This record gives sequence, C-alpha cells and structure tokens, in this order.
Amino acid sequence: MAKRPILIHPDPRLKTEAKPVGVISDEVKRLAEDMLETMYDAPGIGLAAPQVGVLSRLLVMDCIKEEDQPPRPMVLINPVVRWTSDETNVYEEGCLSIPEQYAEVERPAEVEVTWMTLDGTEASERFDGLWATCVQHEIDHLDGKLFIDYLKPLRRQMITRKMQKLKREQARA
Ligand code: K1U
Ligand code: ZN
Repeated sequence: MAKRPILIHPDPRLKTEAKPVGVISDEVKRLAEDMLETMYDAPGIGLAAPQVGVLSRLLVMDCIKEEDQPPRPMVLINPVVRWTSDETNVYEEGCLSIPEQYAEVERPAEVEVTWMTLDGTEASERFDGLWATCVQHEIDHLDGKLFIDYLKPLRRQMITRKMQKLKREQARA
C-alpha cells in the first residue's frame, strides 16, 4: 500500500466526469488500497479517485468516528444513486482537496446506492446521517462537482482564491 498525493482545487481533473471502471484489475485493487491508506492518513472520512488524479468511478469511505467501534472501510466501484429521500439534512462539509474550508451544504437525508464491490459482486445499501452526506459528496467528485459548487458565487470565488494562494505558496516551498 502507498499513500498518494491529493490534488488541491483548482485543478481541471477535479472538474472532469470520471469514466466507469471496466475490469477490476490488480491496478484497480491497488488504487483502492492506496486510497484507503491516503484517506485514513489525511485524516478523512471519504476519498474519490479523481482526488488522486485517477479519472475512474471509484470511491472509498469510512464514516465510523467512535474510537470504540471497529472501522468500516468501504470501496464503491461505479456507484449509482437509485433513490433519494425528500427529507434533507444540512451538514458542514469539508474536502481534502479544499483544505481548511468548511461550508453548510443541504442534501437528501437518505440515499439508496448500488455499486460493484472489489470482488465484482453487486451491492446495495440505504445510507443515512453522515454516511449519506459523505457518499453524495464523493459521488459528486466522480461527476466533477465540488461542495463549493453549492455555494453562492462570491463565497466560491473567495475559497478558490485562497486555494490558488495556498498552491502558489506550496510551489515556492
Ligand atoms: O472527499 C473528501 O474530500 C473527503 C471529505 C469527505 C466529507 C467530509 C465532510 C462531509 C462530507 C464529506 C473529508 O473527509 S474532509 C475531513 C473530515 O471531514 C474529517 C476528518 C477527520 C475526522 C472526521 C472528519
Ligand atoms: Zn471532497
């Protein structure tokens, strides 16, 4: 397993729609392992393949926060949202590609998602709470959408300028 660098917004790869995974090759399995390591190390509760520069429809997540509960690493390949609740939730979201910026985003409170697992079987689950917020945030990444795209243009521009400054400083260091 290896950690991979996380792309920082703005980057054209974060605005591009990712392509479905075809064969679950050793390369895909290695990508999933590396993404889980990268997510836990960050630390984060989710990570989508475009965030590590791979434009494939694969995401990982683990929204277990309690220290006394076992981790639940999940790998979702070609996930599709099949159903969303009318009820919504507002959550203050962050993003590993937009470090230290947080904003409230309103999304469906519950979603039903189907996907392919690493062993090639179909899976389906209804997510709620933080899991529902996270899986929607990560599927947005696969569609080239960031949580700041839900904000008013001025706020989005301010965050983008901060990130451009951060990237200039990182490049100089
Ligand atoms: O996709 C990402 O950039 C990961 C992101 C996922 C996410 C966070 C909040 C709401 C929806 C989706 C993160 O993991 S940001 C870090 C974070 O939220 C966190 C980190 C450590 C402990 C708990 C949360
Ligand atoms: Zn994100």
